[in-house]
Amino acid sequence: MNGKIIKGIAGFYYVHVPNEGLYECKAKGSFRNKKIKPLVGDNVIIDVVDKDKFLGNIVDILPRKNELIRPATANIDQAILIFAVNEPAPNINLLSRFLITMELRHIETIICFNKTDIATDEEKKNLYDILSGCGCRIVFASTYDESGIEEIRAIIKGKTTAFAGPSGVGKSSMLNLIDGNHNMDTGEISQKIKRGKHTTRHSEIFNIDEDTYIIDTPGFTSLYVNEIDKDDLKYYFAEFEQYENQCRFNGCIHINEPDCAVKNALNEGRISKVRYNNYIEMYKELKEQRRY
Ligand SMILES: Nc1nc2c(ncn2[C@@H]2O[C@H](COP(=O)(O)OP(=O)(O)OP(=O)(O)O)[C@@H](O)[C@H]2O)c(=O)[nH]1
Ligand SMILES: [Mg+2]
Ligand SMILES: [Zn+2]
Repeated sequence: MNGKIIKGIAGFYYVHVPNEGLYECKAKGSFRNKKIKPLVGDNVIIDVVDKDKFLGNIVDILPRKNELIRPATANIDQAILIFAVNEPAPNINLLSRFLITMELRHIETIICFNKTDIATDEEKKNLYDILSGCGCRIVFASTYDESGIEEIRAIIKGKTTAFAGPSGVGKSSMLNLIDGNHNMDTGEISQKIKRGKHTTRHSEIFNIDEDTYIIDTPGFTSLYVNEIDKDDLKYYFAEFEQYENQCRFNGCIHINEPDCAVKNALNEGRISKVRYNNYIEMYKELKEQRRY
């Protein structure tokens, strides 16, 4: 039988089989020899072990359209990367890293800044200015006053969308608001350190309507990007693109070269300093890693 993994907990995978139901499965197929781990979103073939108790074994994983490590999911159409405008304060470095991992996989990403109810217009504008050149659509939202939610609804319609982002930004709250049938646990953020408490522990797919799915995922705090050559990193910053052929040197990496169009744009405020600094930091990281 064919089904889809909608959730995985402690070595058990919950496989939804259309017109049948939800089977609790273990991974038993030969894919395990290839060190392939089933992911939420995987389309799988199962052998039924006990039809009455809905128990089975996953014997094969069908080819994936894409796969992500953070959050651990397969076969998504797009991701909405959620950050809070405040509480917790957005980590743009983490955001930039996420955009790169998505671009590498050719997965569309929409940035959503949630909690606008506790942000000033200036804070919102500041975030918009930092990211307006990054190539992604940006949505400002609040699950409390429901601003931006219609926009999110329109974006997810007919697609499978992963809600990704750090802990405490409101991913599960967003899911609960969009679909009143589900009531995922949400958690207060720590008042002392203003960070989320990792309330959601497992990725899970929710069916919103006929062909619309949301994957709620656990928050993550770091992302290590190491799949790119350092000299190619610049191509993952959309802001640089229009200046690419205007530098004095061919193959300019926009760091120390003279007459660099990107650095000129930076100095004139046409490229965000925050994003440029993210570029420098990641470039150094990739360079360090080459040495070993
Ligand atoms: N002020 C404000 N608080 C919000 C908003 N949305 C969610 N929250 C609160 O933020 C806290 C964290 O929300 P969750 O939905 O649990 O966050 P999460 O992203 O799912 O976090 P993890 O599951 O830990 O990854 C809760 O106390 C929510 O009530 C919002 O729009 N405005
Ligand atoms: Mg959650
Ligand atoms: Zn340059």
